[in-house]
Amino acid sequence: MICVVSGSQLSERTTLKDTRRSFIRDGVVALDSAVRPSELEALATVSDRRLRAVQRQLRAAGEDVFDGKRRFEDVQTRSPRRVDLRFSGTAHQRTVERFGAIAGADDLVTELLGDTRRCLVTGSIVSAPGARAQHWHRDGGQGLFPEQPLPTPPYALTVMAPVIGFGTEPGPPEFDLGAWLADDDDPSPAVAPAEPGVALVFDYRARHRGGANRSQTIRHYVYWVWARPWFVDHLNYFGPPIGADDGEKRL
Ligand SMILES: O=C(O)CCC(=O)C(=O)O
Repeated sequence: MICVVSGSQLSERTTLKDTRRSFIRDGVVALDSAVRPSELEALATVSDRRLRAVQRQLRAAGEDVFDGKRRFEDVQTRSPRRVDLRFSGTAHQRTVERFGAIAGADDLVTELLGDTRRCLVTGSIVSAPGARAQHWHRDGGQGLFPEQPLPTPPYALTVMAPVIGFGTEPGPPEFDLGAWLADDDDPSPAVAPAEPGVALVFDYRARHRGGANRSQTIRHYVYWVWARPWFVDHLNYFGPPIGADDGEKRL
């Protein structure tokens, strides 16, 4: 089972240390009662606006964001009918600011990545009705420094909050709680909690997959990628932004 901790308890030193241990062991922990309803609403609005803006631009070109394969810096297809919408400009800044309101999240991220941690990316993973369960994958590949004995400390992680479309119909993600850092082909899957208010914190090397969306709802999970200051993600985001005509223009 995925370790679930109450976000508000993470300000206590012992709980923080125990949670760090669980994170290193499993590659994932869930913070419970961490995102207040007013915050969920604000984050949902940002994500929904972003989706609509992208849809408007693609529809003008006769396309739908959930069909085909998008390879823009700010709109990437992650699997059929599931896209990653990267926030930029004010939406990004406000989303970074909102991170401070997630109970326990900054305490845990700082404990795992140190005081010099920085937020690399904010965005939203949006899955449409009909999205199938994803392939097992690691967002950051197998990891850096392969010659070092495992477990090597985390260098980047994602905090992800379900903000629209909770429950089991739009299926929650699953994590491999087995030898998650090792190169074995046999995952030991555990379903993540995805109720309103939960924030999932997972290592960039954690093996996981998004669930199928069997509901009639478009499901939005807002996320923040935090990393040590020297880390550059060269795997996940490609340019240019959608709609760019001069390499500068963004939605
Ligand atoms: O949609 C989800 O639940 C998770 C998606 C994901 O893991 C990914 O696209 O990397």
